Amino acid sequence: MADESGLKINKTHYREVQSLSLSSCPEKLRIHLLERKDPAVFDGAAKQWACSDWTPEFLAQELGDLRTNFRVCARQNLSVNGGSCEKTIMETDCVFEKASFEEFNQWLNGCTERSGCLSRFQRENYWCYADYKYMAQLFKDFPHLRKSVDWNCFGFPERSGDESTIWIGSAEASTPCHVDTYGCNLVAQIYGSKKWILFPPSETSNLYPTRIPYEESSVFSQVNITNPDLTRFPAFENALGYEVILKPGDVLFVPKKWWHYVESLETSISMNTWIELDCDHLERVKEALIRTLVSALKKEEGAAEETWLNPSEEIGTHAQNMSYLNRALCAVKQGTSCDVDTPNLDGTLHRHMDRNQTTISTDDLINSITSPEVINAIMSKALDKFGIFQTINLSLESPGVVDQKLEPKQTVKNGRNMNCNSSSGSYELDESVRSEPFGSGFFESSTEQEISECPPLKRVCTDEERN
Ligand SMILES: O=C(O)CCC(=O)C(=O)O
Repeated sequence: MADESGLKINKTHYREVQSLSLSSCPEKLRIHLLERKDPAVFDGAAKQWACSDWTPEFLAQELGDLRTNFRVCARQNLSVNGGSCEKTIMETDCVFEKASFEEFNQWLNGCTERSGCLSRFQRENYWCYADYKYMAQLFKDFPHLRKSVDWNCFGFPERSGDESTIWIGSAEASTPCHVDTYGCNLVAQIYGSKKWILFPPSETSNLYPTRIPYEESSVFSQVNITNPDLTRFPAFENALGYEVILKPGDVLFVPKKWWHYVESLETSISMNTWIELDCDHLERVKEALIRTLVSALKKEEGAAEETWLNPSEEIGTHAQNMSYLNRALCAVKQGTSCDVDTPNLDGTLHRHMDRNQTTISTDDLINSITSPEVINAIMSKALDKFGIFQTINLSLESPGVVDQKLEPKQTVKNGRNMNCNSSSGSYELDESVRSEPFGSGFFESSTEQEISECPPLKRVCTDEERN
């Protein structure tokens, strides 16, 4: 959106995140957090932690020549013709370089000749991020570093660096707006400051979620929320968000299913711990289903993995995905994780282990996803995508999935009404509607031939009307 001078207007109307104090009874705080629905910031709550004085120089000294992957990206305001970029920078748009923390530290200080492969990225033009690193792996040989992290004051004495993730980046290093599928989150800012913009789950439709690039447990927003393209994503203007700037020592609580965009305002070190919740088991089943479907379709399409798969992700075979799905189902059943790959005593795998044992096969999955209610729901989405605002009235076929957007008159995007006012019966597009352009560039790559091969969409009369 542009103002009268033609300048871009960014969303500024973010609300403040509530500040809370640590409780004298951490057990009570734990219970509160596990049930809390809103974010909260605990100012200075990590100030006394043993890791509170960590700096990039300290990590460079401690870790010696330990190497890790850094995500490198052109700074946003340089990326498109010298102007600001409206496209969301996903991980798939970044370059990954293996470097040591010493080389990263030299790069931060502008010392190109000692920054290894990072030297090919000019400090002023790029940001660099060692993000999403499990401390249990990164600091495998550094137990004293893992012990410096302590979530005890929040009522989680069982959590240390072993259950935490670390994020070390230069100014402007950012993580696109996304929502994590599992758990809730505690984030401690250790060095430098970071901006967090958060949106509640109720804003999901204003954030245009997508599963591409695919990452298990992360759903990304298509909107570059720092520079939204409101022509493509008009509803984002209505999204009500919260903003907080974390300073060293601050701890942020992120409730389950809250969207977040994160940006380092200067060189920053932060760490977080994702806390499991009971509902995660069901979420895991959903994730397993999505992984199985996305990977089957993308593989079949022949798309190169780097175009749809986040670099942190490895995609398995169909059999592995099915096994993952079955393990997730099993975990829901038992309220805990279990290994369904373990053979039964009689040597059979999975099936018939006992009459109540749930194990689903590819055919079971096909039957589920081709059931009328699922197909109707997908069709409704496809019609929407196709530019048809008011979708088919599905009430006869499956009462449960009538599109909420249905109104008495069935209209399509080009403004024509469907030739029927009946509120029941199923609808198809009539010939006159079909001959109109559908708009929104949907057919850009389609030939006339392909269009004419679309089945003619006509309203199907009910028996009563026909007679
Ligand atoms: O700090 C970041 O860049 C992202 C952190 C994040 O997404 C998380 O803790 O869930």
